[in-house]
Amino acid sequence: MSSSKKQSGSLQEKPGISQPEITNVAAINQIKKNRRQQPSSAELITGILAGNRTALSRAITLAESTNPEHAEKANEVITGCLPHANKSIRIGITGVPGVGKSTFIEAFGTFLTQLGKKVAVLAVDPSSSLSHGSILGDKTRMEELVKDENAFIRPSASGDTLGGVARKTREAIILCEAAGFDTIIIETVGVGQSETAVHSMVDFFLLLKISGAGDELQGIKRGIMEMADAIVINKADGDNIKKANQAKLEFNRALHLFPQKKSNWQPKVTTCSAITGEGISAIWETISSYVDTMTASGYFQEKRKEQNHFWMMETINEQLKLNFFTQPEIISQLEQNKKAVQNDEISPFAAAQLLLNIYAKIQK
Ligand SMILES: Nc1nc2c(ncn2[C@@H]2O[C@H](COP(=O)(O)OP(=O)(O)O)[C@@H](O)[C@H]2O)c(=O)[nH]1
Ligand SMILES: [Mg+2]
Repeated sequence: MSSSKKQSGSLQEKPGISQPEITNVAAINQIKKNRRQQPSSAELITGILAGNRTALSRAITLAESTNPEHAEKANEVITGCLPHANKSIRIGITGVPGVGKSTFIEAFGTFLTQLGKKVAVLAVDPSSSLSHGSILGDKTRMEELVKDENAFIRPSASGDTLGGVARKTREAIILCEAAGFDTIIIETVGVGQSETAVHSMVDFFLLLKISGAGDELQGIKRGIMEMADAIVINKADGDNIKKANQAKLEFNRALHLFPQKKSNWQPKVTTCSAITGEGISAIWETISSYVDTMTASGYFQEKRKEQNHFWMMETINEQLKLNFFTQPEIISQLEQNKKAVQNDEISPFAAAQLLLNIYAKIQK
């Protein structure tokens, strides 16, 4: 019975019972009307520049979309917002899961809005496309900040590649800045390459740690310590205070062994409690002093220029790779050549050149 197959679905009646008209004309017209009501890019730009959060959210959603039509519109909006962006401090926060990043951002963010700052919180979490990440966990940890009208919290963009997620976050930064947010906090899960990506999109990089049993430096990746502009030992409360102070000394000693940073900034180590709020204001003082010093030396702008260049190159690299590896002819030739290379029938370089030549021909 082919007709029942055609109509299969949750609204399907039992065979033999006549099927009601399922196409609700009124609903379809409403959907069409809503589609027409999607704001234009000019309307979105006006809304964002006026600080309208709905416009901001919509624009970020557009930027995150994989629909090519949306991408074009998103680009228009971002280009329109760009001249109004850049006037902010971008702070990256990293640390292993459980160290207290979300709790810290709640305390720190609330502290900043009380100073009159407008705070946007974004997250880079390439794993969230699978698990839907820590979105829910974060929002419950950020109870105050979620309600704060001077704060804007956006769960991490999902995506398959870190590059994709990073690009979306970079675009979200621009949109948030154009909407008047002057302090952008970007949280990253402390795993994988996401720290490097976040480091290359922020002005100040903060590493959260907790004190252990005197072996503070063990298991910490050297690269991450090298990236940090500040190390904050969190959970310095109750019985933990002494251990936290000990850890602070140890990190300070270790940091002095690292080569001087290009910025000449000597990374600071402090303790804090995201729960009691102790030490939070000192962290802001450190960041402010960093911004003042780096603005005066010109390093602040220089770093942003370098980051823009880096992300342009990254985007080109990623797009080229994607384009190359998704060509059907390349896919099949790659498979054949892989075997030939493994069997020493062709050198790896000759095989690579052959594939690149095929690609060059496809492009013509
Ligand atoms: N005692 C204490 N607990 C904290 C502090 N900051 C976070 N926590 C707790 O540590 C756990 C993990 O915090 P969370 O913010 O979710 O960590 P994240 O995974 O890094 O985002 C939660 O149970 C928090 O209540 C702190 O400063 N002191
Ligand atoms: Mg968290």
